[in-house]
Amino acid sequence: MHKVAEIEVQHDIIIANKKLAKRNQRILDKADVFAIDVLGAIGSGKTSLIEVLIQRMNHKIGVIAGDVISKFDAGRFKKYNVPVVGLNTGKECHLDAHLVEHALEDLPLPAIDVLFIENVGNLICPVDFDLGSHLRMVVISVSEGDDTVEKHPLIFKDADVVVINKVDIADAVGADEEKMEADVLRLNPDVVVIKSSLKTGEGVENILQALEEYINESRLYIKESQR
Ligand SMILES: Nc1nc2c(ncn2[C@@H]2O[C@H](COP(=O)(O)OP(=O)(O)OP(=O)(O)O)[C@@H](O)[C@H]2O)c(=O)[nH]1
Ligand SMILES: [Mg+2]
Repeated sequence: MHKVAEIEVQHDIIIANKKLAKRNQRILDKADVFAIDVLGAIGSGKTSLIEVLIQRMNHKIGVIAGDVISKFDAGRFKKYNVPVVGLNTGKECHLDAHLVEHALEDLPLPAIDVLFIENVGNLICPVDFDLGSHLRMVVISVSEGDDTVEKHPLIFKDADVVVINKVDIADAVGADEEKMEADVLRLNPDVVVIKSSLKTGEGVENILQALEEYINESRLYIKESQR
């Protein structure tokens, strides 16, 4: 009996979150901001990738940085003189739409084209919590082991872009990045998978290209729906 009650509460939270996520997306669409939820394993390179994209993308960037207790990542982004809001989730292992709604209030949305939302690093909790973003990019790295995808299938089923990072150290850690790519595509044949190294720059052009395609598609879609 106790168990059933717990499941219902969790279900209600997810439904309430979905409503707030839709509201966030309406706010973002109105301000013409394309939001990218960056999820992935702890230490896989989420912040490093966003740092590279801030420098390489030809857009006005903003960042929401989710951390459990610190503002480390927010501090890293501030160096690039972009609008940043740091969110602490406390004991929670994921961001939710309500937290993001508050962060949106603190951001100068008219001055932002692309908003990166770095979620808390892990492959499990963030899966059910839409934030209102337009794209989900999952970053994993070879150092988590090449069975990571098989062990955590859900996050890959819902992803639009998957980055398999740190291929520069694949041999050193005995990981087969081709297997990781095949595992992702088996779970989600439509996803764009890119193998990268932020140390050597491998794959960065492909990530930029994939994101630009999504941004352009989204702009066309919004224009059509506003006609
Ligand atoms: N060898 C190698 N190291 C990398 C690469 N990308 C990132 N790193 C290193 O990996 C470590 C973690 O990178 P972060 O960007 O902080 O990872 P994160 O996913 O943001 O970490 P959390 O926010 O703590 O979950 C840092 O020491 C980076 O320099 C890569 O492609 N190759
Ligand atoms: Mg980080």
